[in-house]
Amino acid sequence: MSSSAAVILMAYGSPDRIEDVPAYYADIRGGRPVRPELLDDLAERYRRLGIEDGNPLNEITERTRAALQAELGLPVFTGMKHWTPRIADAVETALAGGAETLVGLVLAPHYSRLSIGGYRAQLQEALADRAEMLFVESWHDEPGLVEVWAERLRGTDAHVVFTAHSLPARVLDEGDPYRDQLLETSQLVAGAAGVADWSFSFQSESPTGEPWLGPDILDHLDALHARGVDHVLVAPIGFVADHLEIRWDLDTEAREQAGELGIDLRRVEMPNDDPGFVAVLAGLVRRAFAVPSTA
Ligand code: FEC
Repeated sequence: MSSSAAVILMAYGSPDRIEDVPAYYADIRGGRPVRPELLDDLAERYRRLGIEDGNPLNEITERTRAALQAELGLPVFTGMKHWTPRIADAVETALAGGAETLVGLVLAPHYSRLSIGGYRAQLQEALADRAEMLFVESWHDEPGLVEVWAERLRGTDAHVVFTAHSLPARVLDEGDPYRDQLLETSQLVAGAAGVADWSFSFQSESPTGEPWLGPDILDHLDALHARGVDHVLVAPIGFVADHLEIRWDLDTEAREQAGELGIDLRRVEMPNDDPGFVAVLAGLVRRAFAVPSTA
């Protein structure tokens, strides 16, 4: 790794204050109209999670960035997909500091054109060939990541449900590897943890008026209940940190539904800035430097 290298650590981003929610939601919608009732509902979810006292995702991302920088001994800059500092801001800061090679790493392990592909497009556009770009395309089968999840599941006798963010179902017609990669991670983690009783479901689908990938966790809980399952341990392998989709969609909504069904639902801790997880990120960056650029 040369001394003129830097890492752009990319995360989804999250509003810092309740007043930021309209601009944040508009950014996620990318210019398409926002229905006022959905905006109100989103602001209410953030309010109930206590965003006014601090935002978990942005704070965790900053701690992860600092730990990765210390581990690598290289400058690491955070770039958010939907909030500030933007991916473009991180690129400018890195270039101003003299970086000649940038490694892009997304804090989401599974490739979709709508997920990692979008981060990559923002990075490439911001960089505009002003430095060499290396990019970690996906890391869903990274042995260290598999172990981070497996150690959280070993010894459980609950039915394990792996979850990930849903996407519009049309991505499958476009040959998107997202769902296959999620199922592969689930299989690898279950195998490493010695868990035989598991299933997979999506979560957090948005009401955009088109079909999304399923089953959704809430329907899936109904199906598990019908099968007589009464202990569920959720492992949200499609994410790496605590945020709205974990704390609201799983810890609030799914837990409420499970309670009504008489299911004891628990969730494993997210990797966040766990040192073992930061070591996995560092390994991905080191390996990216060893592989010729594809940008
Ligand atoms: O804590 C926070 O404030 C941010 C939590 C958050 C994460 C996250 C991750 C992913 N999303 C993915 C795809 C979509 C698609 C749409 C969409 C919409 C939202 C909305 C919020 C939101 N997402 Fe998100 N996502 C997070 C938050 N997401 C808020 C808008 C309101 C709502 O629907 O609840 C639909 C866009 C549209 O309307 O057209 C698609 C994917 C991930 C996981 C990969 C990654 O982290 O990049 C995929 C965290």
